[in-house]
Amino acid sequence: MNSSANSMSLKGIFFKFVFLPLISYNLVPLLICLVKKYLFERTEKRRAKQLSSESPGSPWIRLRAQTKTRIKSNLLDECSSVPQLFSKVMQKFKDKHCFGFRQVLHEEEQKQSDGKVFKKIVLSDYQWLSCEEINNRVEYMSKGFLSIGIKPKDIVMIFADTRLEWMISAQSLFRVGSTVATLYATLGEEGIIYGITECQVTHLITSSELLFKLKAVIHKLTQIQCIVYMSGHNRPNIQEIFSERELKRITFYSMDQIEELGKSHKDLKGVEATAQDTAVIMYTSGSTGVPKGVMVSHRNLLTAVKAFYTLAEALASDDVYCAYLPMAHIMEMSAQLFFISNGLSVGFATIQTLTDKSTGLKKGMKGDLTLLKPTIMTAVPLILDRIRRVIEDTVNKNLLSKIVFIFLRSQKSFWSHFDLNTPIINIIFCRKFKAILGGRVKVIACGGAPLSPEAHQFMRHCFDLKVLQGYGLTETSASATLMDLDDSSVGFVGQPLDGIQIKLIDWEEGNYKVIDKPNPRGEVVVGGLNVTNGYYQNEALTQELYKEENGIKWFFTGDIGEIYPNGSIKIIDRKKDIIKLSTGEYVSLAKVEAEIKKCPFVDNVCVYGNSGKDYLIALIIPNAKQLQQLANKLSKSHMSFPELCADTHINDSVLKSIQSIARNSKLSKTEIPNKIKLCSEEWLPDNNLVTSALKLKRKNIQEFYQNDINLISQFLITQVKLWKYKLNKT
Ligand SMILES: *[C@@H]1O[C@H](CO)[C@@H](O)[C@H](O)[C@H]1NC(C)=O
Ligand SMILES: *[C@@H]1O[C@H](CO)[C@@H](O)[C@H](O)[C@H]1NC(C)=O
Ligand SMILES: CC(=O)N[C@H]1CO[C@H](CO)[C@@H](O)[C@@H]1O
Repeated sequence: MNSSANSMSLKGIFFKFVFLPLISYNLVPLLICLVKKYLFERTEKRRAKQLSSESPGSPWIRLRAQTKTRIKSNLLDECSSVPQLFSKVMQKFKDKHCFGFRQVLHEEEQKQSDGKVFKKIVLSDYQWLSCEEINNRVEYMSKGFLSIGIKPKDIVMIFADTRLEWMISAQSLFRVGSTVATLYATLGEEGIIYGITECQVTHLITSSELLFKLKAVIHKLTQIQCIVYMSGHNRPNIQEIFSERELKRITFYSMDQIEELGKSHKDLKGVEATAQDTAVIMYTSGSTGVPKGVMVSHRNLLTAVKAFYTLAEALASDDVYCAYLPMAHIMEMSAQLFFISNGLSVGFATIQTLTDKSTGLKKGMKGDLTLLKPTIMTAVPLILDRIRRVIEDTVNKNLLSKIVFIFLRSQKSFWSHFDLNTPIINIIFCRKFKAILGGRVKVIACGGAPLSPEAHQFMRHCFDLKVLQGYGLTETSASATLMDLDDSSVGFVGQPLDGIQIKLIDWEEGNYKVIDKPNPRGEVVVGGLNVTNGYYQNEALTQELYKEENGIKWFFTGDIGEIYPNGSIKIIDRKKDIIKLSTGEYVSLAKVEAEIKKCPFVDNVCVYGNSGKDYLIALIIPNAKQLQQLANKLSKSHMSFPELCADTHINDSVLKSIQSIARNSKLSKTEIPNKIKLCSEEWLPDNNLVTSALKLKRKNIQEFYQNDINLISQFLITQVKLWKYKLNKT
């Protein structure tokens, strides 16, 4: 009795001193907003429309014209090739800071307590090169390349991480008139051999760090005659790395040597490329089998650059862009070109040194973002997810900070729902987080994979910035859709960009149709001049995925989309991730995985099933921290990570947790995995279990765990047999 009275009065206190003031504090502006919304914005903004409203499968195009921008560049319209654009930009912005980079001053190896050796580096502050300086370097480099035998139309491979020299090499090669082929620096050996051999590359440009990776495969790359390396902190000792035979066969140059050569061959000149010429052969990371080389023409690349104009509204002339994603990705390459062609500065960074807490930096060193203070960034969902997890872990450590965090975030969320800014909360709440990204970031453009709505809102609320999701593939020269700056939705990828047409087509197997209600659904097909010319030396696949209709090129993406009446597109599925179980039901593995990932025990998951079975098996990479906590609870804290993964109690608890989360989601009964296997191996591009873009390689993962899968299936079969046997007996 007594205690209930007590709690009543507690409730009363809460009501009087917390709830009421809060409501009244929020109520007045809320009313104003509602009135405003009701009076002025009764009709929802439409952002795209169908070419023909009668036919449900008709293509969608962007509705709103480009808005006014503070920055303006007509250069793009005047140019028909990338080198032409680059030269004009360099002349126009002469003295402006063009590219910035940090020099490696010192490298040291640190031994962790578990015996692993980490490389820690000491970096200089940002050093900037003006457009004129860059232009001179590109000019000399291009002549240097000509002098070592690179000819116009030759295919030259760049295999390196994102850095200034990558851009300079590419621009120099464009100036020669050559085609640049790109490989992800994280690609496995097989992929490297495949790409270099397919393009018959004789000249390869790489970095001194990657020479060691090349060493392992060089004997299979017999057509290579010349390797140019970007030097790192220490000049690599070529004689020590490569064998006598390779040294005889291949000529090695450092980039500085090439530049010097260019200075003494001033009369050499390249050939200007045309708009249709292939500028880049971009090797995709290859989620199924070998990487595919997408042929991107100069026009395609310029189109991709143009697509970024949706962002232009938010830019000012002192903006700084942080470049750290792989340049072998078309999004990063076109983003850099976009920013420099508007006279903005681009600073290079790396994932290992991004923030003050980055593991690649020596303790006490400032991270790239802190020094660069970028205003605009690109990101892939994985990185935003990681930022979110780190912040949540830190906040959850202590109850008070957790409460304050939840309260302030809900306030921010409340106000942003009505498109209102919150100056006070920005100062006391967001500023701290913003400092992680350097303090000035206004816009993050995110692409490459679907961004979860939770991570999307989290970034918006905590960092007080705009996160714009986009959708595009290398095959469509990156650009297909992007959210507008004033679009505050989540889960959508925006609407078609200027000049792009998007239509849906039925996909019977997955039961998606354009006549679906309430919104049309189907495979996303992207059309426009912007679509690339197909795959290098793969006519069959090109024929399969590219089609020309009424003079428009279309690319069949294999992604399943849903288009809302206002033109916003949601990517809801992926064609090849759908499997049919023995019960005849279709299951979308990606959908199941997305739900399972919500479980805190799960860092990564690959769901397996096939038409011979009526259940799913989830292969799970457990979160080490959570697993340890669970182990402590089950008093198994003495066990190692692999032991924990193999432990029956542990996998039972994890399975239960996953199943309860799955049951609370929209998954149907067959979609909930019956069995799990906790995997203690890492899934890396190097062991070929994920792509360079970290997408699952289902087939490889399945083969890798085939034994476990068989064991688990066997176990189930015996159980069912036993059960039937018992039934028969009774
Ligand atoms: C489009 O409509 C959907 C559904 O009504 C909504 O959730 C979304 O926010 C809208 N998008 C834009 C950009 O207004
Ligand atoms: C847990 O692992 C053990 C041994 O690896 C296996 O026999 C058992 O079936 C697993 N349990 C579940 C619920 O998957
Ligand atoms: C930005 C750009 O050049 N977009 C082009 C994409 O393709 C369509 C038609 O195929 C053109 O009209 C656009 O100009």
